[in-house]
Amino acid sequence: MEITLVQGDITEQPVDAIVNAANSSLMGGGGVDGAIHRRGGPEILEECRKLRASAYREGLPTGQAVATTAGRLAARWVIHTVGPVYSKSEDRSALLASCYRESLRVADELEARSVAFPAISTGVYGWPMDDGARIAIETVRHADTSVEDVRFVLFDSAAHAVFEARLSG
Ligand code: AR6
Repeated sequence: MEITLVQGDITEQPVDAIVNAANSSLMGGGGVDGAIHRRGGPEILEECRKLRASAYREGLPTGQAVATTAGRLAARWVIHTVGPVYSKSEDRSALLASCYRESLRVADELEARSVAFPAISTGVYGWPMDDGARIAIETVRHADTSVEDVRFVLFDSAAHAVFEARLSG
């Protein structure tokens, strides 16, 4: 597997699957989630509503992942995952690692070969970027998957630099 870093907007990535840093409602939000629904169009939300009416009546649990169409995006699928909210008093890193692992598992089910990830939980959910990058890279490196191309898409140069240091370290 090749791991690459890209600075930019994840919605513009020409990959098989884009991972969304969603929340358990699957009904959209800000950050990556807002950008994906805005650029991908209403088809994504429509599929999310169907998931909420069937397999995920209680919402998508933290650490799990589920796929929908990518609507008007260049990708074929969006894989929605729910990162943990950062906590100083409780170690939730296993849940964050699970987001990456489960997203790759869903990608394998779809036979996706290229996947773009955002830095899950490092925005609204408050996870420190350096630790988020460590967990992301370690988990993807050790994952048992047929995905060949994993891209971490970082929004700004600071996040990109943090991931670069972790990837080469
Ligand atoms: N492309 C790539 N990275 C982005 C983009 C983008 N278009 N937009 C933001 N980032 P966040 P979370 C970066 O807040 O912390 C939503 O409301 C951002 O700088 O999107 O997992 C959901 O509905 C940060 O480094 O996700 C949930 O309620 C990283 O992506 C909640 O936010 C993740 O930031 C999830 O919070």
